[in-house]
Amino acid sequence: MKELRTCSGLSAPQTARVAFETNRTSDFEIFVMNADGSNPVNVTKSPGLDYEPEWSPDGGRLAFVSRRAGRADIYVMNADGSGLTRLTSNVGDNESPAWSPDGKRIAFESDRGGNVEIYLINADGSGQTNLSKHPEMDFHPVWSPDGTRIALGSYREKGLGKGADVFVMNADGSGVANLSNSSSSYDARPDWSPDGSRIAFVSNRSGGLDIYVMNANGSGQTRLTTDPDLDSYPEWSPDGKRIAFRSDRCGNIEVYTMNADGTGQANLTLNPATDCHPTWSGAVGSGSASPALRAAGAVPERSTPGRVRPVSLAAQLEAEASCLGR
Ligand SMILES: [Ca+2]
Ligand SMILES: [Ca+2]
Ligand SMILES: [Ca+2]
Repeated sequence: MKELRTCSGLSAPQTARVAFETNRTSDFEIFVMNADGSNPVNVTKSPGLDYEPEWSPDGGRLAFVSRRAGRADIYVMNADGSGLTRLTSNVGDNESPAWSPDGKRIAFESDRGGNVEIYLINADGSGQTNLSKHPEMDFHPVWSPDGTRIALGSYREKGLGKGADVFVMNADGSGVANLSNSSSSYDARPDWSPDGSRIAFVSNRSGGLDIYVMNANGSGQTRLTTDPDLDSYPEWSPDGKRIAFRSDRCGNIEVYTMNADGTGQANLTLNPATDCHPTWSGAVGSGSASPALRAAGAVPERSTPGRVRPVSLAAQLEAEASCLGR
């Protein structure tokens, strides 16, 4: 059966901005574009891998990961690339930064202690604390909009290689609870809706990796994407109406958005390079659609020849774990 792939862009003007990682220049850099995909700008322009951008709640700064000094460390910069500050300089890799809603702290994952844990750091680089303290892998932290809780992915119940779940804990690391309670799948990369009522996440419970959404208490788990290729990295828009994500569906990794119910999927990047890890700014942009984007939106949806996706759990997870090197 021929699958209809959503490869075209948006036709309607969108507000706010989206940052993402891409290797369309010499190596991975952080780019910022309008939320309709227009005017992508390189804001890192630095040798070495720059990736995993995360917009501060006030829209003024970006946390991101860079290997420019060797290992993966958390950095913060203004949204135009100025005012660079390095926050971590430890042994090990420090990745997946997530701002607290008040902009004062950043949660991230680090393997500095021998296994991957969730850490907290103040936005000035002080006060690093291990929150998760569990020998299994804890990863992909994200704050609840009210700042009281942190959702994460963790292998702590099933074990690495056997399945991950989306957990939630209090912001001090206490009260850890399993939200997704999958039977044996990889459930991870949670992202809270701005009103706190729902959590988007990725799961391979139906075979391929797809975006799902659930109520914040874990009930009502619903599949949003059905494309056979890899869909992951969900991130809600500030108005809660759309979810950005990454997908391999059109032959290379692109940044997409869709309505929060899974309809209206559109390709924002339309570039043959790897474009991954979208993050929305809360600030409202000009909202004017560029001529290029209007042209892209005028292109009808097209079907592409089916490609074989990675079939083993290990191959899927390896492809999902990072866009670097792809
Ligand atoms: Ca770079
Ligand atoms: Ca751990
Ligand atoms: Ca691309």
